Amino acid sequence: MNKHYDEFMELFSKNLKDRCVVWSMDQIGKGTLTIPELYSGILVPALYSIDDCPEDNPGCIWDEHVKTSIIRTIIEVLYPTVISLAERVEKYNRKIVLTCPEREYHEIGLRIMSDFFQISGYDVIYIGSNTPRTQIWEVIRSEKPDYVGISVTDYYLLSEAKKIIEKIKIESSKDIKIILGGQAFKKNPHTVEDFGGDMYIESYEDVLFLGKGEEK
Ligand code: B12
Repeated sequence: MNKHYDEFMELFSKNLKDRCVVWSMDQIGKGTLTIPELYSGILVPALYSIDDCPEDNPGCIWDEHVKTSIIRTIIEVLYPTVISLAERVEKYNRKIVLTCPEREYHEIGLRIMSDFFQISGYDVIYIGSNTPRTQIWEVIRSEKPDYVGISVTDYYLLSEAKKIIEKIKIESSKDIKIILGGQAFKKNPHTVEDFGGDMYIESYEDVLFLGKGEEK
């Protein structure tokens, strides 16, 4: 995996978008990497490697945006592969809504988890970033999911997630399980239980484990 990561980073560090995209498609096409291996072993660490802008160089924000866009494009061009993997897997008959609270713009982690749930047989409704509380409630009412997955990166937005969870727990007639994820929960693990979340998940293996628990 290190060899693959190094190959990718050689291109990614120079913002060679087209070559990053072609390289990723090649690995999946040839079968040298699976989707979870590419996402978890290469794309996620590549994103974490993006450094903070130093205070004396605020101009580096554009670079963060370019790099984010490279990863985003790779994930979207591989979506047809995700569809075909999902078609071949046994369905769980479980529906999950994936969303971020209002003002949370970090959504790539959630987007990656969306593909992981999909290739594991879940019926996924991916909403994504910056979703007003009222809209989260609307989707729950109309789609009646078994799970709601909430992603928070910015810890200032944890209180918003808490309000969302409280409303779901109080108002839903169905026993909806709340799955929490993202850096804010990872760094403040007590909040998962304090807010009434049912579980914290962060990887493809966790999704497989969740499915196995369900089968029992
Ligand atoms: C990309 C990025 C952005 C992009 C986001 C683009 C997008 N569409 O997602 C943009 C440019 C918009 C952005 C903006 C900002 N960002 Co920013 N950003 C990042 C960066 C570089 C990478 C984040 C990322 O995608 N990580 C990779 C993903 C895959 O990891 P992940 O989210 O942890 O997800 C994994 C798991 O946690 C899990 N998971 C995540 N969510 C969920 C949900 C569920 C349900 C489940 C089951 C699992 C799960 O699955 C994933 C796979 O394992 C980090 C830097 C860093 N070193 O982390 C900063 C970082 C997160 N940003 C930061 C900040 C401060 C900001 C800004 C406020 C200002 C700024 N520096 O630009 C704004 C405002 C954003 C806002 N209000 O939401 C800080 C956060 C600090 C904090 N408060 O905690 C960081 C850490 C940078 C830093 N060192 O200061 N950012």
